[in-house]
Amino acid sequence: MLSKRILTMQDLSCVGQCSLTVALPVLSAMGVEACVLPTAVLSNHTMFEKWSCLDLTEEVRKIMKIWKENSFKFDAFYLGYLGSAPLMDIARECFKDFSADGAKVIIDPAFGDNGKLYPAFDGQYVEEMKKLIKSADIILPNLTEACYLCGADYKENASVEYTEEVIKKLSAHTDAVIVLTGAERNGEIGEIIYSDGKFSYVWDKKLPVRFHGTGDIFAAAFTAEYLDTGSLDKACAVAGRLVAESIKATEPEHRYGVNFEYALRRGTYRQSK
Ligand code: PXL
Repeated sequence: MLSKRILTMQDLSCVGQCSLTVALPVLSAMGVEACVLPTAVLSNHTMFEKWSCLDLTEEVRKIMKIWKENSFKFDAFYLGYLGSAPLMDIARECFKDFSADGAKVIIDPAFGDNGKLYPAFDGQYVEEMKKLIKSADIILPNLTEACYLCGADYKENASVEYTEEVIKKLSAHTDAVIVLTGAERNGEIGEIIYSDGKFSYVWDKKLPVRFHGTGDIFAAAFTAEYLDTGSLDKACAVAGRLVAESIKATEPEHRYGVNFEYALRRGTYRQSK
C-alpha cells in the first residue's frame, strides 16, 4: 500500500518538543511517509531564556541540488517555523521543483502568539511570509499571525465576529483555504475555516491550561488527516482531539511541550465522538 510522501520543512529544536521533533512522530504514527528539510538547528525552542541557532540555508541549497538530480517528488509540503526570511524563496523553489501531480502546500506561519512575534523574528520575516502564503493551498495561522499577515489589530479574547473580519482581510492576500486555529467562544476553543468564501467551524471544550508547542502538534496531525481524507472538518477535529488529549496527559508548568506521545499511543484521538 502506498502512503503519501510529504516534505516537512522546519527547524530542529534539540530540546522542547516542537517543529520536527513533533512533526516526525505525529506524521509517522498517522501513516504518512515524512521526509524532512531541516532549516535550522537550535539548542532548544526560543521560549526558554537562552538558545543557540545554526541557520542551515546554505546546506538546504546543497540538499535541494542533489534532490533535483535524484528527481525526488513529494505529494505534499508542510511548512512550520523556518527560522530566517531567505528560506521562503527557497521554499517556493521547492514547490516548483519537487511537486508530484496535485501536490498540496500547507503552511503554518509559526512566527508568533499572544499578540507578539517569537523572539527570533522581525517585520522582514512577516513580509516574506506574506509573499509565501500566496503559494499555499491551506494556511494555519493563529489570530496573532493572521493579524500580522494582513495588518489588523490583535485583540485579546477576540470575538468570533472580529476574528472573521480579520480572516476576510487576510483572504485578500491569498487564495489559500484559511484555517484559523485557537479561536474561542464561550468556553470553547476551535478552528474557524474560510473556504470558497464561506465560514465553517469546529469547536471543542476549552481546557484551562495552555502549553507551548501545541500549534505544531495540531498542524502535523491536521496535515496527516487532511492528506488521508481530504476533509478540512475531520482534519481539524482529529488534530484538535490529539492536542486536547496531549494536554490532559501533561503536568502543569511543563515547558518541554505536551505529552503527545501518550495520546498518540492511546490512539483515541482518531475516533469520532
Ligand atoms: O512551536 C513553534 C516554534 C518552533 N520552533 C522554535 C520555536 C517555536 C516557538 O517559539 O521557538 C525554535
